[in-house]
Amino acid sequence: MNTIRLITIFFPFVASLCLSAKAPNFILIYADDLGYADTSVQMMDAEPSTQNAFIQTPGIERLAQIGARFTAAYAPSPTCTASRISIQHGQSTAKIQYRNVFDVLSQVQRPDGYEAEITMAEMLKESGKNYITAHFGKGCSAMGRFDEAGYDLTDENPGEPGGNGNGHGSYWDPIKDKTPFPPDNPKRMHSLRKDAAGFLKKHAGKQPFFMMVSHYAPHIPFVCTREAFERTKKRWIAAEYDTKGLEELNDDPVNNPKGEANKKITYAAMVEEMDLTLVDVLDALEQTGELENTYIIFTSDNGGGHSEKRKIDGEIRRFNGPLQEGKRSIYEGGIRVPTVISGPGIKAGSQCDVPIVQWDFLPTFHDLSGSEAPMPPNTDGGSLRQVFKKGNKGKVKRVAPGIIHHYTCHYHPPISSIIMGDYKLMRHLNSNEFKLFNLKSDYREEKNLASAMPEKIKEMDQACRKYVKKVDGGTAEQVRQAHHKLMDHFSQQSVYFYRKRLAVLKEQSLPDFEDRKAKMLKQLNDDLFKNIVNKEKTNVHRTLYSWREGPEKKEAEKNARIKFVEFID
Ligand SMILES: [Ca+2]
Repeated sequence: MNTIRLITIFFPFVASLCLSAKAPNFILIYADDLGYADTSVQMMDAEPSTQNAFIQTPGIERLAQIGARFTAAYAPSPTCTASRISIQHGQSTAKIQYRNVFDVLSQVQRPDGYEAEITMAEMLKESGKNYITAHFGKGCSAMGRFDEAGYDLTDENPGEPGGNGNGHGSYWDPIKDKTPFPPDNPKRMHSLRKDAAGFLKKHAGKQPFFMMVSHYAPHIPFVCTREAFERTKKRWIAAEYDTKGLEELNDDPVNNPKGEANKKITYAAMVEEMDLTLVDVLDALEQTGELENTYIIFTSDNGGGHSEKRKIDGEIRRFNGPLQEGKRSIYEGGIRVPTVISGPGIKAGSQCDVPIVQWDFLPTFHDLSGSEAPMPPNTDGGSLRQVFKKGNKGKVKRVAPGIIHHYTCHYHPPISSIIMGDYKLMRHLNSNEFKLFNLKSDYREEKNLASAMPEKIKEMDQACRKYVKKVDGGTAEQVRQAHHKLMDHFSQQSVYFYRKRLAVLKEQSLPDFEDRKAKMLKQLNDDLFKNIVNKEKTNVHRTLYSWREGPEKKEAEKNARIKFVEFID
């Protein structure tokens, strides 16, 4: 058969294939503070304690049945805001220069904010594939509004420069009108799932889409509907769990209850109500015929906030299933998060152990969308195409030398860590002490290999330091200095406003002038004291060598009392 005949026969077939290949859809469902073992999906086949014995999440189970569980999936940071900005830009928190919830150094390093950085939505809008993009739920104040960052549809209130913050999970409009949610919609959980399903019913199948649904649950305070509480309470009692603290509740909806059993029941009920989003999203995709052409990612922004406490070597430690620690920690419990992904080519019901990190999602979407635009500059992650296709045989080629968590926090132990291959190296930024673990065999982080493998430490430490230096990821001391400057600035402002208000008061010549002045002065001194305590807390952290959260607050207050000089006027 000659070449011309071959082309004549096959060209129409190939051309029709190209025309019919649609760009895939992407859905990202982001939980807030959900722990590794907080779902009814057993994340690791070989580890029963990675499945919650009580909480029922049939939606996530359904996703795991059609997709893959990623057992070593990492959040970019052990706390909210840093993860939320990192995931949007496909960059590590060191590179995006936002490393914890209240990153005081970011304001110094990025005085103009993040407008110039490309978001996942902006990248897809540039792909030439006609994507429609939507974001519903919790935002990220450091980045600003999502409707100004490539998202066509959002549920942000007009006129709020920061977009949806945490308050948006408690009120319809946290700035102007603090009307709480009705009893049937705690933490916006039910309106979020309806918004998500509504978007899919309207747009799925008509054009490619990217939708991010960002829950406010299961972050504190723990809330759920009364129905979910009663239903879960019955199961709790039937399963014969400890009923200590199971008093009758008066409020409706169930809102931040006291008592151990009530708290645990509410937490479970909240996770179960959040899980309904998966049910609605999967139903809507089936109805619109787009399930096969959609990548669905379910994961959490950081490790479990609601950790289990166990006494070890005389100290109380936190655990998330088999993982040590939780939110705010660089131990696995703080950064390894439950992650299930389904989509074209991903083997149903599989488990993938290749380490992945949420800043891989932007390059993954870029690759899988078939974008005609170049990859945004500064991206750190790598495409997950291969691991989606080949599971454990797949590799991720990242720009960064490993998965780096550079946590230079001024109010938690400052630790820098890097995951390369099977190993994770942690360096305490105050003591320069190392911990090295083989995560493949020891995800519990019980066997510190630091003294046994000096060469490994050298190699990984150099890679981590070189990267952090190159991206100007900042030092713990820079963070502490920035924090002190900010506290001094707050104090100067407080004095300035005190004087201004005092001048107005003097002009009014009111009979109770002295009383009013005394009240204002007390408020001023309270504020000044608070700023000094905050500075002292940072000072305490300068010499804190603990790898876990310590009792630094009390020490800081004691030091602040010694140092504080009252403002007298
Ligand atoms: Ca969080």
